[in-house]
Amino acid sequence: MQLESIRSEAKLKFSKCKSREELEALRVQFLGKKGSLATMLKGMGALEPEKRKKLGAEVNSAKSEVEALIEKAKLKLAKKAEGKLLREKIDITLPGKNPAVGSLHPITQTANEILEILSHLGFDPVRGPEIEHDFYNFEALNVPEDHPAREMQDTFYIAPEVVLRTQTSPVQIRSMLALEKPPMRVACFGKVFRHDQDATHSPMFHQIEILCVDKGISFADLKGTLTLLVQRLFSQDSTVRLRPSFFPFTEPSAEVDMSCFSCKGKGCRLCKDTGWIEILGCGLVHPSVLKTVGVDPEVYSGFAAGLGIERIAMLRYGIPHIGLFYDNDLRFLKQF
Ligand code: 2NM
Repeated sequence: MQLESIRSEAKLKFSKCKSREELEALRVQFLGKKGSLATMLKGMGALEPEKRKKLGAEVNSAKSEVEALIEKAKLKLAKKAEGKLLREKIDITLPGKNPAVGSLHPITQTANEILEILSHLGFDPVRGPEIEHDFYNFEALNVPEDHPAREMQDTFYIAPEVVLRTQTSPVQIRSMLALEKPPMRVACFGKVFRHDQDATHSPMFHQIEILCVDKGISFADLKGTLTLLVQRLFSQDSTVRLRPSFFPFTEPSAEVDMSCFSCKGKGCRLCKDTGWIEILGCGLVHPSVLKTVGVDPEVYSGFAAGLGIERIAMLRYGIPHIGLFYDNDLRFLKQF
């Protein structure tokens, strides 16, 4: 019988129903105005009263059955949706994923600190090329033709008159050449290159050189500047000691020691029982250097100083070997 096949078709289709949309389409197919059950009732008027009654009752019971199937399918879809929600639930109380953030290299940190201290004394940071012409690296700095620093064994040559700069002084030369007239105060940080390698020397290392040019600049200005720098960098009660020395680009020249921050001058391993630690070189800019860059040494004078950043960082942090700065071992770098 036709009604029977409608019922079994309904059972099958509702049991396979997968979505709300499909469910609505099935409802219309079976219970809609033009649906299969409604169509069954169409020809009913022509039937005898007895048969009409029987068919009416059967169609009604089929209708109830389909309605029950719809409810069942709805429940099943709702349960499925709930399961999906539960499975996709996000626990907002879980900690977030930490992005891996790096930090500045200890050399960069140390240089930044020194430049910061110097900035309060009016020194502007300047930069310059790492590959230099002989003129800026040697000649303008009063380094004679036969000076050992100019030998192939000590300096990395790119071409006969082109070198990897051996200090940052060529940047000071460039700064003075670019200047209309003093006063000027600059601090240059950067890489320098020398043919040298052991526990405390590397063929590439970092320097900061400072230069101050004005009328009436004296050794007192130099010593005051260095004292303040060392006190900010190491200890408020640090002092400096200047020992006569020689550089071709300064006259007079001096090596600078600071009082040992570890033993406070009593003598220890760090200062080799002297109470003093050598940290930089300095001097008053040589008159012929000033002349070369167009500054009149009869009117102006200047002081300059150069310090190695690796050395300062090794002293401050107690680092035993310079190579640790360049290995890029995170176990080392993460300590800063
Ligand atoms: C040092 C020591 C002494 C220095 C000199 C100059 C310049 F360009 F003005 F002549 N710049 N830096 C200087 C002087 C550097 O390093 C140990």
